[in-house]
Amino acid sequence: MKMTFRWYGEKDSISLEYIKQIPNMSGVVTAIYDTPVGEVWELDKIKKLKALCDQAGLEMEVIESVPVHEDIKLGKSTRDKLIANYAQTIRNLGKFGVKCICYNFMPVFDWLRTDLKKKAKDGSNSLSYCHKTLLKLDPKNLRLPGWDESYSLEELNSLLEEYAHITHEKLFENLVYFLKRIMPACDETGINMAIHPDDPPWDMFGFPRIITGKDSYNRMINAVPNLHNGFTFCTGSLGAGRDNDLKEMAKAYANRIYFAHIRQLKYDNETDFTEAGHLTSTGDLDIFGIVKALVQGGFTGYVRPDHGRNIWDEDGKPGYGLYDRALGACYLNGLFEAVEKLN
Ligand code: DNO
Repeated sequence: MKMTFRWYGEKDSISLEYIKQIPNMSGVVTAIYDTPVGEVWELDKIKKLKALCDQAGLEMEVIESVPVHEDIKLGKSTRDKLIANYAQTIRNLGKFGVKCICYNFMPVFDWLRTDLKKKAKDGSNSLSYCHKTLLKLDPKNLRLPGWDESYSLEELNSLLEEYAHITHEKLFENLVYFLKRIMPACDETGINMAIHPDDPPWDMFGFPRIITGKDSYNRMINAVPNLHNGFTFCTGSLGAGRDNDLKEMAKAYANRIYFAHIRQLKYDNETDFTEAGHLTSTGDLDIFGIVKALVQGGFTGYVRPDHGRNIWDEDGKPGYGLYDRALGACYLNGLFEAVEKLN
């Protein structure tokens, strides 16, 4: 595996130098944030980003995310042009050594939480989700930090109406349509596409969510067998779905998991959860068992610690402060080292 760390570009308050100081950091997972969703990422911008990483001694082999325009998800007539742009972005990224692209296919909203700073007894705080609170939120006014949005607030309203007519079937067909048309660019460049699961993995505000567990994985592989069509295995997202057996999935799909986001959850009840430190003993996911299953399945992809808590008085970007993610990386380094040596 290759350990990586998410970096939000030059605007990130965490420097590349700090990231490099975390033991075993091979590179960063980053993106270009100032190109509107749907447009081609220009070579010059990619070159500049890569140069910053090179200078810091960090690789830039993973991009998270190249966002997918809502018209592609909706299957609108404009999609062919937008898909051609996406394929061109893949080709451009390939020229700079990118090997893996993380993306998602969630209608309108990316990850959803109802509290960005839930306080724990030990004084730390973290992200949490309460279903009842979510149902009271008005989707028309919803925005969370770190989303890649392709719409303005005005467009959001009409998008919400358009999605009212999109079924699970239709959304899945649109995903397959998109993937089939970008696979040639992946074949040319060797880039693996790694879809991020829906977070949390159930329908939101009446909109379909289709990447929720084992069945979705099977369906995707059957529809687009090309090996460049793979997964970002996000334990926190999939783990919120109480029916998902993460160890079974990790082992079964290890050869298609190109990127692993590993983090811990503490279940508050049937639907609700609070994000915890990465350690197995601090939550309900068997992080050790998941790492073991990945290694035994032959996983050779990229790993990153996922959302961290705010600890030591840090007031970081929700989920993306330095300290707890660095602790998470160290814990995961230890688990991988032990499991790989004993395997
Ligand atoms: C949240 C992240 C997601 C993820 C996208 C991938 O912290 O895991 O925002 O980057 O869904 O496209």
